[in-house]
Amino acid sequence: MFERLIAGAGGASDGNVWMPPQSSTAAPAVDRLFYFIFWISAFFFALIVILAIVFVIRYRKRAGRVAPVEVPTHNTPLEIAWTVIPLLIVFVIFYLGFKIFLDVVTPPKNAYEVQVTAQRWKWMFTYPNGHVDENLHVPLDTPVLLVMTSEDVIHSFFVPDFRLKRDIVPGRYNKTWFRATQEGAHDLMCAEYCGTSHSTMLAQVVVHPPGGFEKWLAEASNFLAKLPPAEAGAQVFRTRGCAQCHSLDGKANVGPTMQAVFGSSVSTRDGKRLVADENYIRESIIDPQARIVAGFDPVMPTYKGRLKDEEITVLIAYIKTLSN
Ligand code: HEC
Ligand SMILES: [Cu+2]
Repeated sequence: MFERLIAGAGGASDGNVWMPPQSSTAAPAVDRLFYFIFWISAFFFALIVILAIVFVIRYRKRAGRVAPVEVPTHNTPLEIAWTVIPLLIVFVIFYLGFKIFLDVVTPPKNAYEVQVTAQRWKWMFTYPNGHVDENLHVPLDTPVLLVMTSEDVIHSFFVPDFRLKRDIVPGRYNKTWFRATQEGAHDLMCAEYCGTSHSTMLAQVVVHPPGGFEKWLAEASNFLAKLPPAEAGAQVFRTRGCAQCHSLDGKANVGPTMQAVFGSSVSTRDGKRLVADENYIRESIIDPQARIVAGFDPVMPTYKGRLKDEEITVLIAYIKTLSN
């Protein structure tokens, strides 16, 4: 227990009270810098608090004691020392931090590229073959380049085990990269408050052993062919973030519930009524702003160009099953 409390003590790579396990090539350098700053802060905290206590006791007001006369003078060597020593310390911190920063923002040339889309309140990862997943799957010990953008507000991609955090801004692409050194699942979260369900904007980075990643990707990409339409539709509904805004239990969320929506009579904001058929569902997905459901805000992002026709078809098949 005690060694887990001591910052930087042996075994830091398994994680301790301060830091989760080191699971990427960048993590050891980040931790070294963290502990360096941590121990400097701890040293000066102790020095200042101890001196303050000693002086308070030693120079407290006592009967018969005469206050010393103030002498306006100064001590040149002392003033140089307390200027130059902190200056050197901050130079070292800057040097170490800048070196790590350059490393973290400069991806190697041969990196495997994955597109990241952040959207309230879901992560979507697009692989080179076009497959989209709700978790980030990567091969072990391989540089992975993330090209990240947001559909709505600012989010932040944060994987504590990798010591990796980078903002994701709508309308531009931010890049980061990592090389995972530990197999298994690592938590991924949004580190920029992005609205109501920000705290549920979670996913995992799944690091596969050699060969396992290719197998996973081939298998996962095949879901449209493998699953019955309604089940494939349920998967698209979950992985593309529809479930973040649409409930299945009849309760309105950010958007209307999907329970029994198919075939129902929908009132739009401009006072019209229509029956929710296949064409209406399709239009709602591709052009959500075309007709706004009464009582809701026009906040649904368009999925035009983001969903294949087959995916929209299975989504409709799935939404139909919710009316049975
Ligand atoms: C950010 C929240 C959000 C996300 C994500 C989202 N929607 Fe919506 N959706 C809404 C809102 C709000 C409305 C109602 C306003 C409107 O019509 O645009 C709506 C309306 C709809 C409607 C019409 C419902 C009705 O009662 O007439 C359908 C169908 C629909 N969405 C399907 C989907 C599907 C399928 C997805 C995923 C591919 C999705 N939505 C993703 C917020 C969202
Ligand atoms: Cu977010």
